[in-house]
Amino acid sequence: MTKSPLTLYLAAPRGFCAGVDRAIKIVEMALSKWGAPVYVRHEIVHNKYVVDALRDQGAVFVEELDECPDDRPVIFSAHGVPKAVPAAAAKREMIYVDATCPLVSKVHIEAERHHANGLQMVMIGHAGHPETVGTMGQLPEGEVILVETADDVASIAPRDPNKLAFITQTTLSVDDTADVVAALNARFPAIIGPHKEDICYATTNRQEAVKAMATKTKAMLVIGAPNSSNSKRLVEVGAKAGCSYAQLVQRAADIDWRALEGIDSIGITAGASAPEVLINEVIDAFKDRYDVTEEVIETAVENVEFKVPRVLRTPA
Ligand code: 0CH
Ligand code: SF4
Repeated sequence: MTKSPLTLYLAAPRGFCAGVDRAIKIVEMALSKWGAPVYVRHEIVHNKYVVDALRDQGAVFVEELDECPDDRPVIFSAHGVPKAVPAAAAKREMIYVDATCPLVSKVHIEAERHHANGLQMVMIGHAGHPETVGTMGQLPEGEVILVETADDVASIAPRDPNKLAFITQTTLSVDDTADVVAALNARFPAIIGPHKEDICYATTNRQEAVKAMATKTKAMLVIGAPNSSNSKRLVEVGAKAGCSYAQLVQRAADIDWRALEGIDSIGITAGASAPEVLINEVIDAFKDRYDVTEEVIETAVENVEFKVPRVLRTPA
């Protein structure tokens, strides 16, 4: 049977960012330095394939520090942790390595700086997401007010509307966040904030590439996990930019081929926590079924790299 022709647009950049790369390296290097088991508090990054592969090498994933023994190293995930977590680990004299992305840590520092200057914080983020929990947990209870949408801005009651600053989660939708920031500026003209928001380079670049891809095709697959904020935002951005079919898939087995019947092009991208091996698996699945022509849609070139913590750069 002859295969139908299909243009496969590949977003660039897509997949792993520097923070994810560093976080995974931290677990691998901790395993080689201290041997198994090494505990990891929360999924190191939100990807089952990555987590399963590290588990196979001896990592033990837990949700809370209480689940770790005192005498084994523990790693904190890329999303960041409330201040109370390293404090508890230090009190128990545990070895801990913080795999929080430096760009998340930067937001933590921003929050502390504003707090030291007597400002109450507004955080734009998703309730319950580990990054939001971690960032809010840098300051005492009540010092960070969470808003998720522009509508939320109307109902918050800060201590002093003239003494406010805002911070954001790093993996939000750039466009939706701009609306929330506009609502904050309108209601609190004195609010202090970053130049735009705290969304990181990787989130921004992946969303830009999706928008460019949406001008070429109406169908899009985002490789990523259902609990991955940045991956879910890529699906929303694709849909908003005009893709009538935009779906999140964890891997090739999740592709709904029936829904794709009759298409002659599709865009592929991947969240910052989705490994290249799963991207290739999806591309290969298309090649099995279609006569594929690949076209890369490149909107940015990334060359960011983060060093692993010093403790892992020295022998045991
Ligand atoms: O996008 P989220 O924050 O859910 O996390 P992820 O999918 O593990 O991607 C890495 C980002 C980690 C923190 O910015
Ligand atoms: Fe860091 Fe951005 Fe990657 Fe999050 S998505 S780990 S903030 S580079």
